[in-house]
Amino acid sequence: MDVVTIGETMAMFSPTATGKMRYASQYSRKFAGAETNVAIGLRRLGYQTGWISKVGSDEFGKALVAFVRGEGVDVSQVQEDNQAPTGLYFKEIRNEQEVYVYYYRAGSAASKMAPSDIKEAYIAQAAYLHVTGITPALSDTCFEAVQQAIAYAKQHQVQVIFDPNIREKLWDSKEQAKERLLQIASQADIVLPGVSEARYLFGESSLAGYAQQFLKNGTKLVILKEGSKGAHFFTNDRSGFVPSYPIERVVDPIGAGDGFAAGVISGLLEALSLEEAVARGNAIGAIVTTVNGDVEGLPDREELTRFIQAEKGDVDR
Ligand code: KDG
Repeated sequence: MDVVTIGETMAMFSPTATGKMRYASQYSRKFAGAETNVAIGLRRLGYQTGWISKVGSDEFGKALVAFVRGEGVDVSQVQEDNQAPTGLYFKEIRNEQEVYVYYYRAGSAASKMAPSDIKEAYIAQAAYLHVTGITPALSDTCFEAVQQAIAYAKQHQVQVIFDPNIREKLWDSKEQAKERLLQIASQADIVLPGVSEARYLFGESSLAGYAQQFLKNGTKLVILKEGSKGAHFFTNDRSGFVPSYPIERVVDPIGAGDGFAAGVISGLLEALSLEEAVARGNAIGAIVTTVNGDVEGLPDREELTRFIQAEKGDVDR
């Protein structure tokens, strides 16, 4: 297995028209969750990925597991819980720049995950463990489950990738969010924060200052994302900036960060240079924004190559 991830995937309702949610009467039902977005993104590029989770023993749970399985992600570590429902989320696309999300996930099946749901042998056979800051925000036992997964990863030399993915609505307080996210970051080999997330965690600083905060805790690679501008990478030896790809029309920006993560992780799995790995992350992040839905835009190899060549002016897109 190349990458194992742990988190909640939800039935997602995306309005068919833009504007305030109160006026939306029609939705298309999709599925999304930061961790499966990454697992699906990597799978489309040819990697073996696995997902640890819980869903409700309900129609949405069954449909979403079938969807993730259909994308080729291993779902052997996903359990059904008949005491709690599958989480839901609604999107509100006021316009392409202004998108809001509304969660109906408190007490969901995934929020019941606990350390005993993490199997050591499953983590041990992976090259990378990917975790986000969403799962530890779901409940105390989810935070402990993430910690358990990281502990197994460390015991078996599995590289830990952490995307803070700060969702303020899910945390009880900013203090708790900071404490728990920093605890996870300090155990990660690679961290992928947005610049605003680094500011949330450390206060005002320079980009190099943020990177130092992560590196001094033992992180080997920090990639600070600056949205449509591009991303900065830092190791103890070197740093650089890779500009993003310009997009004519953003349709739905949600999921871009997960596409970025899938691109970077695939680059690392292929031992690309950091510049190339970050460029691939930028490309996939950009492509995802052109499509409605969080996973629908994730490209396969052919689409990715076509996009990059078109950006270089080699071929038509
Ligand atoms: O990164 C995109 C995710 O935020 C989205 O797919 C839904 O997992 C999700 C969440 O918790 O917001």
